[in-house]
Amino acid sequence: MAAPRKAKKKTTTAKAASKPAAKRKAAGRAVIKKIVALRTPKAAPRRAATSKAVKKIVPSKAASKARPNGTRKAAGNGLPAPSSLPWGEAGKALQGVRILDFTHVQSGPTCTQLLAWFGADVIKIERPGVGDITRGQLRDVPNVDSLYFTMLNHNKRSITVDSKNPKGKEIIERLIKECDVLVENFAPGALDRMGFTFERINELNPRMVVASVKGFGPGPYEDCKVYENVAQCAGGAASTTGFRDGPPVVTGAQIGDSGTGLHLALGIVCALYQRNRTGRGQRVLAAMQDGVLNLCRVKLRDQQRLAHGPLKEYSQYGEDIPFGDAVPRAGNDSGGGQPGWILKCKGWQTDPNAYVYFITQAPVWEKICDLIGKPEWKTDPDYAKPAARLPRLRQIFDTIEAWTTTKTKFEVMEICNPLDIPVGPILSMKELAEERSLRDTGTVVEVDHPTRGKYLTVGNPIKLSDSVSEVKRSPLLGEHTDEILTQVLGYSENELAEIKASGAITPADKPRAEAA
Ligand code: CAO
Repeated sequence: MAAPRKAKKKTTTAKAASKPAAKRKAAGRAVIKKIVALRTPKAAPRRAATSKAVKKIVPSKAASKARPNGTRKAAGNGLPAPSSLPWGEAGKALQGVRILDFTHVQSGPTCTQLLAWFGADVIKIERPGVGDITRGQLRDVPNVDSLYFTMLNHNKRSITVDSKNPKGKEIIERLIKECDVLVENFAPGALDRMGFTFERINELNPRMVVASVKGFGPGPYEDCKVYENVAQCAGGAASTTGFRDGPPVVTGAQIGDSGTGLHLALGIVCALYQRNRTGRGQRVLAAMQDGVLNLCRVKLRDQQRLAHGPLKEYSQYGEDIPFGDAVPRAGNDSGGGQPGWILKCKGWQTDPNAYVYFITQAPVWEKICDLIGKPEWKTDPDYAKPAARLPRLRQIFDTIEAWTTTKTKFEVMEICNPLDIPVGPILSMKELAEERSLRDTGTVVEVDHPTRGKYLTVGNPIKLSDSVSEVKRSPLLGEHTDEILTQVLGYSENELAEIKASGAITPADKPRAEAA
């Protein structure tokens, strides 16, 4: 893992900061010593499978004395004893991991943003003068990084490097040696064309995990460029979304991009965990088609169920519409075994989101009957049992809707929740942005940005009790170039001037990319 950075000081907790400086320095030196030992070429991961190499990654005596983050002497299983520090003050989950972030647009940046929230030092490489294309896409404020970019690149540092310039290549090679993980989502072959094949990266740093998002895995489409909706279509989401009598529909949730970024992040963390044992990195691939299909797992389940008869929980069954040979679009039918539908609420005529999702869960059926004024359905053989209700779902939901339209979606929630009837209001983005509880948990965060001012973003949706996320604004293009070159890579002032003269980090004479 990478050594603690100077920048970390900024995030030191008040408690840690109050420790005597000498003590902190000594502990810090010991940790650095341990980490440097682990990062030396001698700990050659090519030989890491041997017991000799494995020994190198087991905490040494000197290292265990260091007791970073309040940890105490190693227990019998080789792990440190539980930290004595209060929850949330023992550093971040991925503290010490350094990521070389070669990502752009949405899928890759989603992944590296998550890793950054968990405490990894994420260094984003961008093309001089241009940067990630999303900086200029869908701009709401002229000449300011777009929300598209800012909302996907929090907690990162930005360095501009031209990967096709010889000096730029040298810088990237040095970064590869300093980092634990390289993440990229270029079009297939682009990284190889830059000269950074997996073999070359592995030669430079055998401990490096090389993680990629691609549109497709190996196969007929592996060379294709892919965007969100292409992945939704190729991964089975579009064919199963929408209404039966309409065309396929893509969803607003970015399951192709953000979903695959999320998959990739898990792969990276697993590879880092395995590296603790093997000492060597590996390739991690998350293909967008695979990621979407994984999220459409229940539809592949239904595809196989079709061979054994109609899908009775799909409302088309009750409407006597025959099934074809592929899973149909199910409208708003519930994906599970409990029938559900989206129903109108008071105000639906003018408010496009005055709706509620209503689930007729079997154990609360009698309460539903009482609520909607149909107590006789509790004993009527046509309605009393779930199987009897299946052919009548449309009529049942119409009846429930006659009740929900007399209430607002929030009133439906207030009435149904105490009765354990599962319902969910259709919340607009406006309502979510204003929802107090989401602000309180840090799921929606207000961030201040030097050129755009305050804006809202979605913070880390995954909460760890001992690794609390803070959301820091996205970097300006190349904001940390000098800092990374001198502090991370150790270039001198003279060398920095030489690099600047080479054109490796400065923009070519063309304007920054504007909205595509
Ligand atoms: N210095 C110099 N050149 C750089 C550079 C740098 N710092 N960073 C990138 N480049 C170059 C690349 O080397 C590449 O050049 P070549 O084509 O000559 O090899 C070029 O920029 C463009 O890269 P690209 O092909 O990845 O970008 P694109 O805009 O044409 O395609 C996308 C974008 C997303 C379709 C493609 O990257 C892709 O399919 N990625 C994988 C799937 C993916 O992540 N899709 C999700 C995108 S979010 O909706």
